[in-house]
Amino acid sequence: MNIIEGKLNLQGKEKVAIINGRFNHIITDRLVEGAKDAFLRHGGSEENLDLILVPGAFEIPFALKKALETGKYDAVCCVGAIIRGSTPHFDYVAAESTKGIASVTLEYGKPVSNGVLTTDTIEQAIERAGSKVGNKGAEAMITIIEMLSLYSEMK
Ligand code: INI
Repeated sequence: MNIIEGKLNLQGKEKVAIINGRFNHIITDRLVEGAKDAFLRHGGSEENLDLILVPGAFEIPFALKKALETGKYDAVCCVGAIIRGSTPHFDYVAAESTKGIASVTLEYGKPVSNGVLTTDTIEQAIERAGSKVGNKGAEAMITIIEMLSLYSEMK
C-alpha cells in the first residue's frame, strides 16, 4: 500500500498569509503569534509571511477570497475568536465564518486552515491561545504546512 501523507517542513519559498479577525484581539493577537512562530520554526521565512487584518471573523471569508484571487499565496491560515456572550450575533458570525472559509477553500483548491476559535467563555479562549490547551493559531499553521506538503506529494 502506498501511503501519501504530508510532512511538517516547508521548503522556505512558500508564500503564506495569516488572516486575523481583530475582534477579541487580546486573544487573536496570541493566535497570530502562535501561527507566525510555527511558520518560522517549520522552515518558513519572515519575508514570505503576510498578515492581513479584518474587523472580525465574519469578514475573514471575504478577505480569504480576495487573498486567493491575487494568486500571491500558496496557503492561508485564518485565525479569529468568536466568544459566546460577547453579543447575540455569536451563532450567525460563527456559522458564516465557518461556511465562508470552507466554501472559498473548495473554490480555490489551495491549503487553508480554520483557526477561528468558537468558545462559550473568554476563559476557554485564553486556554486555546497559548496556555492550557495549546495555541490554536500554531495548530492552524501546522495544518497548512502539512497540506502544502501533501499537495506536492499528490502531484
Ligand atoms: N466577531 C468576532 O470575530 N468574534 C466575536 O465574538 C464577535 N461577536 O461576538 O460579535 C464578532 N462580531 C463582529 C463580526 O465578526 C463583524 O465584524 C461585524 O458583524 C461587522 O460585519
